[in-house]
Amino acid sequence: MVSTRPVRFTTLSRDPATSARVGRLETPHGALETPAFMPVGTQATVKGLTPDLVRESGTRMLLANTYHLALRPGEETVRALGGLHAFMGWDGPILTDSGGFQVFSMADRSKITDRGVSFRSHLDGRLLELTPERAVAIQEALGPDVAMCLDHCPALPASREDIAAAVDRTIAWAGRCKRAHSRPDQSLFGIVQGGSVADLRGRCAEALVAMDFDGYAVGGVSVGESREEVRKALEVTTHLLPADRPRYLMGVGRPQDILAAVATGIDLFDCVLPTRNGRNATCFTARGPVKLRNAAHARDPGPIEEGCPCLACRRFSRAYLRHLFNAREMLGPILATIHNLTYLHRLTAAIREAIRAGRLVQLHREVLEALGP
Ligand code: PRF
Ligand code: ZN
Repeated sequence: MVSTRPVRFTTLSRDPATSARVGRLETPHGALETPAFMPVGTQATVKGLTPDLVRESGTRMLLANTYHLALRPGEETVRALGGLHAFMGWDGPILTDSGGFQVFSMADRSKITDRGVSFRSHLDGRLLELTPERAVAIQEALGPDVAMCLDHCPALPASREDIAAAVDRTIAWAGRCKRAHSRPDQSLFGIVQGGSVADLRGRCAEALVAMDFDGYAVGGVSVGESREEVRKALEVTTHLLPADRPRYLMGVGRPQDILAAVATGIDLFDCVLPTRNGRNATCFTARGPVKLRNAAHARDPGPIEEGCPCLACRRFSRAYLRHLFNAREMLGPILATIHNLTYLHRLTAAIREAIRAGRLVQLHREVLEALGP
């Protein structure tokens, strides 16, 4: 059967030893291969980078945030300017997060009921409300290729009752999002909650799968719980999600965590880590993080990472980059961000190659060994 979904997923290759797969995600704004990493462009910009630099760093799809863009400049302004792609000058695929998670982490005094979330804007204190219907309406106005359902990610530590209530609310809200969604050129993904509680994850996944979403996200992971709990949550969730739909792990971007999640069958990732760390002078390398402000780099003529093809590594020394950060020059954060994105996109490219060659387990071991403790 030929799928009429606006965003289509095909499996190209499977790793024999794990649940990892290489896939192809086709969207109205082009196709990309998965596993893939989406940089965060919260306010319709990947901080510090022009769209050309974002693309040159290997990015094929990026994420923007409903919460921030609805507050400023407002979704109707973005719609009037032709939608998010035209507004920000990025013609590749875009996914928007629904705003629920950002309300809990950014807004003042958020209050949650079955109706939705009410909160005060972190910008001007206005009292606002985000309901499932409103989250969908905002995302239809913004016009990304993929919109996300409004979900409830409970703050930790949470009791089983709290997590169960969040799961029930997330299921009910997913149904309301699905009924409210009408844009034929946009896909809607469901989000599985349930903390580290296996049966609650299972209940949430099954209910969402029955609603037949175009893709599924694993939410509520990496919000302060232990590595062991993250692993457990993924293990009990990913295999319940249909193999013919993309699977997206929200807010995870550490190289070790990406590799472990890919092995369970995750296809998409987003995280502020490469961009935020870059702005703080911390760079990913195969041998672990490099802190450019360290005095050890004061006269280091070498690049951030030997063999890295990024603009920062091709043209500039660690010593120069350290100087830029010490002098608070804006080029420092820009170059470190370019390097970090390049690092993660090269990692996902190596992962895809390893899956195709049936050697993901070996790559996983090699990467962990090189990264060190
Ligand atoms: N829900 C939504 N966005 C998110 C998360 C979530 O649980 C997370 C948790 N890792 C990051 N971003 N909607
Ligand atoms: Zn580099």
